[in-house]
Amino acid sequence: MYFEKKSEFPKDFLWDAASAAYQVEGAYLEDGKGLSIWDEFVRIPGKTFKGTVGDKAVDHYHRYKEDIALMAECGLKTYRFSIAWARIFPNGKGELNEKGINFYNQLIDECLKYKIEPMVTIYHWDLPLALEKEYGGWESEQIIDDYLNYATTLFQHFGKKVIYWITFNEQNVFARLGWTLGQHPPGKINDQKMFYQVNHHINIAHAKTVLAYRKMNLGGKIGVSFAYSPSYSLDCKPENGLAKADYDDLYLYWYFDIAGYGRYPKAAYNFLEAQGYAPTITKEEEELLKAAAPVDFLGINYYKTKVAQSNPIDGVGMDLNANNSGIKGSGKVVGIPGAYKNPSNPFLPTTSWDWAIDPKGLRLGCRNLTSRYDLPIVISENGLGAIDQLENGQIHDAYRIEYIQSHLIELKNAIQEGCDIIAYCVWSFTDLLSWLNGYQKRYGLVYVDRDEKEDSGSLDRIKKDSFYWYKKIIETNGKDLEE
Ligand code: BGP
Repeated sequence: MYFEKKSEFPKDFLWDAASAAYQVEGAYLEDGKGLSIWDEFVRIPGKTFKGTVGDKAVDHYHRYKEDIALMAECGLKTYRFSIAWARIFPNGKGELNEKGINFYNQLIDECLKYKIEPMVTIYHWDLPLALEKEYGGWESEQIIDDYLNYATTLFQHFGKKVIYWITFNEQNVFARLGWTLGQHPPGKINDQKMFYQVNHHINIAHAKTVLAYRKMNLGGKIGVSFAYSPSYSLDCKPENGLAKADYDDLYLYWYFDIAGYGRYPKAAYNFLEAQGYAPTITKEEEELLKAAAPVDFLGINYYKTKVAQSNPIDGVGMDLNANNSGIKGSGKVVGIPGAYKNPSNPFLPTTSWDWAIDPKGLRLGCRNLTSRYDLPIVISENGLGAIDQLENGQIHDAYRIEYIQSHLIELKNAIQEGCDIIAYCVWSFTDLLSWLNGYQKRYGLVYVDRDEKEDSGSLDRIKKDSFYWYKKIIETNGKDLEE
């Protein structure tokens, strides 16, 4: 929509950057921390790029003061980070590890010292290994109460200092990659029935946690984050229009409708039920999901859009060999037989990992969500994974600036069009470990000197050009974006 006069970002807009415990902290065995499923999974040969492990990561556990001082220098209003469950409960439940509580208390206090609002993700994929060994982790209903106990422990200890809580990061990624593609723990391939059941357990854990949080009356806000890739129909052929509806229901609204309305979308449910994959839902669960909806805000991790095209029942499925190499064009067309497939978009450039770069898609996505749910939106991740070159001690990442700038311009347009966007988190503040892509796929505004080898590099922090650029954007509350 065209507006002659451009609007501004709201005065209290939260300029943020995000991370996840496993990707930054390191110290994987320190101060009583238990092992997580990722500590084990990365050691299986062939699972991660060049066999990278997160034992040391970027050593945020020891350098958090230096990192938060840099965030303050950049002007961040918020820092989104996750808590490692196995630092709080080394066995996932039972005895509490005071040293874990202390660490996050210090981290939170350090943020508050600089007036940086902590935004906490309760679960960003690093399940305590003990729960996986005991009852299969997310496969069992037992996980629901253990998660609830972990989450409420966080609310008890940090609830007075933390206003923004995110129950889960991207269940649509970790469940799919864990139970259908074998690329995340527990590494199961094509177990569709369990994938949807696991996802349902996550939804119940989310709902119980939201209700428990509200009961505690701490005055903060609780939401959830999904990976969000809005779609276009390949063309105006009616069957492709329907394929878009199938993609939206099965890939997007299957998750968002739980957060927004506390129910699954009907067409997707019927399709999965007919295939024998739909989760089992009790009456009591139905009521619980409804009672917890809507969340206070929807978190979206936005990196790309998708194209939807019809896909016959004997058509393509999921590809087990995604592009984790950074070699452009090595990704394949994937889909759900009998519903849709996702060919590439000829109108958009892509990253070296074949992710379509689409700033307008972010605006479109915010518009779609606003029309459907009318809830506040947190852009809980957005950024560019690229191979950075250190030249004479500097990183000139004009490509990253251009990426973030173009997305922020469209975000501002979305705000003008009525979307209630409250925060924007750049992924990421420092470089960090990409789960499957090692350290060559860098996202940070701050370079970290290390590579895939565990003993490599000084771990020194070097501000990239994008750091200085983002600082200026924050200082002017996004006024000079178009320059
Ligand atoms: C999201 C995850 C993040 C981060 C990001 C970039 O899915 O929530 O943890 O990893 O994607 O992904 P990648 O590192 O695979 O490029």
